[in-house]
Amino acid sequence: MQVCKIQVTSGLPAAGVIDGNQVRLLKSPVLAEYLHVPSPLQAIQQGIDVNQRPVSLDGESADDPHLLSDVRLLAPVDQQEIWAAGVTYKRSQEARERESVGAARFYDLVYTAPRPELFFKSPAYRVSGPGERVHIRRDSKWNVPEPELALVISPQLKLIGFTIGNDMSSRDIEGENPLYLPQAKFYDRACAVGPCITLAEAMPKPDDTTIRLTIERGGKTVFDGATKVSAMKRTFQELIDWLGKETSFANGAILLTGTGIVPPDNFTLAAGDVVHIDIAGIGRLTNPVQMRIES
Ligand code: DO4
Ligand code: MG
Repeated sequence: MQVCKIQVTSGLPAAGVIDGNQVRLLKSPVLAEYLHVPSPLQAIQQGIDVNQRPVSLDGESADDPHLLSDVRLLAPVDQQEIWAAGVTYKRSQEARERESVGAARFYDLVYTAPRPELFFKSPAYRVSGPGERVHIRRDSKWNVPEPELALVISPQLKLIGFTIGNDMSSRDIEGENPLYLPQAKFYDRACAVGPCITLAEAMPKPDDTTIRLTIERGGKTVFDGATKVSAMKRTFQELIDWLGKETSFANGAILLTGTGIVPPDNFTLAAGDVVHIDIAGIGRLTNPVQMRIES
């Protein structure tokens, strides 16, 4: 089962269950009311508002009077803090060692240490949803998207489901000095999440879960790479245990689990690029890349 948040034309945000190309609306717009309970599946089934018309996701059913159309998916986030793990795949460790000559050994140390790298990525209000732009920093010359499987975690630290995260990163800033990591990783529109949440029971096994990153420029593919979640060095439970060791999450948390795909060192994102992240069992998160426009 998959749940999502949507906005119908100019109406208020709503939560819903994905049913093929349609969304069946839930009574409350707050996903946490269905996810942060002992049995999310049951709560969602009981929460469907049978008095509301389903909503079409493909726009092609506009002629069907039983379907509402003209909808857009929103980030499937209520008030969760978004956190991220780093250097959980060999590919990330190797790329980081090359970019940060002076501090290379720290990446090897963190890849093998019991304690993972964990960092705060974004408050919920700052997250970009499906189709919304992500930014590259104007003071950076080397920017990449990081396609990551994201864990949806309840206040009781239970793994409820999965979504897709983009941990936008400025490689030259983090490479210059690891103490600059928050600036390389945390700025306006540096994090995208979506398009929906797949409940944990419905997710394929890590061996069958492919993550694919495709970057388009001017309609052409300029980067395409894939990995499997099973290439991750850490388990989901290990990351959740470390995250919750001394920190509580009254509103739940979303934890991006690190990237296993890094474009070659001569690649940087440009304004106008389009980033697609596909993860088996969840779907596709697409975001156009822009720079901040001075207002
Ligand atoms: O230490 C730098 C960040 C690592 C990261 O974000 C990743 O591996 O995904
Ligand atoms: Mg990352």
